[in-house]
Amino acid sequence: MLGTDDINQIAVELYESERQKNPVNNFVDKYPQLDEASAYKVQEKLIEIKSSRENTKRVGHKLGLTSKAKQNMMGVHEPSYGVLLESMQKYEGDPISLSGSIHAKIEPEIAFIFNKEIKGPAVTVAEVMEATSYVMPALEIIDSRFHGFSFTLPDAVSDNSSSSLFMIGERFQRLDDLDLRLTGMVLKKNGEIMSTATAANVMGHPARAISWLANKLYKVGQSIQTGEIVLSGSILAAETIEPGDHFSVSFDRLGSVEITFTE
Ligand code: 0L1
Ligand code: MG
Repeated sequence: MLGTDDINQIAVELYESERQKNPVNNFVDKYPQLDEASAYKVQEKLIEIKSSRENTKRVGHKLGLTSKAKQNMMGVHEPSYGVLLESMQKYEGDPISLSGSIHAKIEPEIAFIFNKEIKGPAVTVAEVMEATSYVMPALEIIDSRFHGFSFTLPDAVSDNSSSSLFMIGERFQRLDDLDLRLTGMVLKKNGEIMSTATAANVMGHPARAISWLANKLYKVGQSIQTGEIVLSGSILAAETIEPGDHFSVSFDRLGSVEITFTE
């Protein structure tokens, strides 16, 4: 476990890297004790710094590395999580400037909102379904503060799981008899289909990712709060973005969400 001074130092360097759009080297080389538990402490400190300096607050959580493809790519066997701040949320129709990011990428996801607290240690998929008020289509814009988007898991966790911005569609869909595993989606870039998939890519069922999050948060004394937004983790590999690009994701029965990027 890393000491408090080192935890604070890494958090400050990550904050400055994002602010100045100046990528940094991986921290695991300089700090070999940066294990997963220490990395979540760095993330907590980074969020504390951002919240106070930017006068913002937590509105939810994001999951990362929830698909087997992304886990295999990183050589890990479980997802990661990060915090969503109010300042990261964009709304439909907002053009998004790439000037605020280092090397942004985009991911299609499903967003959940809950009608009660979800607290571990043993939350099941059924309990997540029971607590879900609505699901919505979502696009997450990720960015990494590391050179070349290249990092180890503790580096990425420290970096708030590569968070940047997110947008959720404003059609709030109740789960009712929806089979989320089979919910199909089409991702388009500049009007052309880039990929299609079903939400089963996310751990077999996106609600399984939410139960993993609740049980993982329990270990650090936290829970998912009523009304918080949770992003399921990407259904597909992240796509790179160029200025002028327009992306849309459309889901069966959930509706769609779209973003245009400017310079
Ligand atoms: O939202 C994500 O899936 C990002 C997780 C962190 C690792 C990455 O940047 O791919
Ligand atoms: Mg994501």
